[in-house]
Amino acid sequence: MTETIIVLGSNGQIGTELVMNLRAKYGNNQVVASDIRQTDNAAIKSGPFELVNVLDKENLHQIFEKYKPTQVYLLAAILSAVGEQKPKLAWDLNMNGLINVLDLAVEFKIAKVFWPSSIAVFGPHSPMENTPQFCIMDPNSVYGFSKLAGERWCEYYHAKYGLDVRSIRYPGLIGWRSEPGGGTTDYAVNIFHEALEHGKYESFLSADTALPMMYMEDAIRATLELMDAPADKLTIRSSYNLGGISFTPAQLSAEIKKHLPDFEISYAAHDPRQAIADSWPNSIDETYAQKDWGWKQKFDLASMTADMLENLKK
Ligand code: AKB
Repeated sequence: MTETIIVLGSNGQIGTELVMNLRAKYGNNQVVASDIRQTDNAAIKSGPFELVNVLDKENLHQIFEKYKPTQVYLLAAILSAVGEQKPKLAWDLNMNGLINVLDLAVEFKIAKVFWPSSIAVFGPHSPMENTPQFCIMDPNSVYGFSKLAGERWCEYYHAKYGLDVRSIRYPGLIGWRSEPGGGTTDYAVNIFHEALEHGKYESFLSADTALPMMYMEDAIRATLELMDAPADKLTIRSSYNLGGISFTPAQLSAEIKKHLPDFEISYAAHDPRQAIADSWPNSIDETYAQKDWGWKQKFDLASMTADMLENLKK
């Protein structure tokens, strides 16, 4: 079957890389990139592009009607740090954008939908170490509880309408092709750029704040593998935990120093993102992803750091 894929929110950190990979797999013309803004990014411009606002259901309807997609990836979202500055907007976009897409996916009988969740669904009462798939979840950021509510909607649409919607709880994502925007884990990308440009970095998270992170190459591969998995193997229809690599700013800095011995890290006295990070897990259990669709991560802290520095230098 020929796939036609729409990526909503293609200009962001995940979208840029996902569109590239999907086009390599399915062909440039089969993957429609779309976002609320135009972009100069060559990868996005290598195939069809549409201006789309996921909050405008009429607009979305026209695009679905025009392309009759077989798969839809909804990536448009406001992340954790910006979500605290614009809580109502974050709720509106993260929630109503999702519900619009789920409704249209049912109406247009779309074969598969992908929607990203996050480690932000966990909260201060969730177990901090090796956080399991199922446990107490009391997220206290707007982003976190919009993702948790979104997971419930995904599971509901699957149970009630048979919609094949699949999801991953991404850890913080680190890549060299695209930059994050507005998250709590952004330090782990910024640090590489600053290390190479200025030889120093002031971290907005404290030295010992451990968070789960994942190299973008692994994250994209996980997404494509989950989307290719047989539907009857998937036992999780909310969102799959992925473990990633757990490290602190101090550990990341020590790893960077192995390549750039003069690199210096300092720590900001106070930043509102610290409270968000403190409410998230230190590490995550990914047993269900391994068992259900054979997930196996490739990059660890050392190989990710080496690859990031090598590519950014180029
Ligand atoms: C954020 O920091 O908000 C995101 C996330 C972990 O979902 N990167």
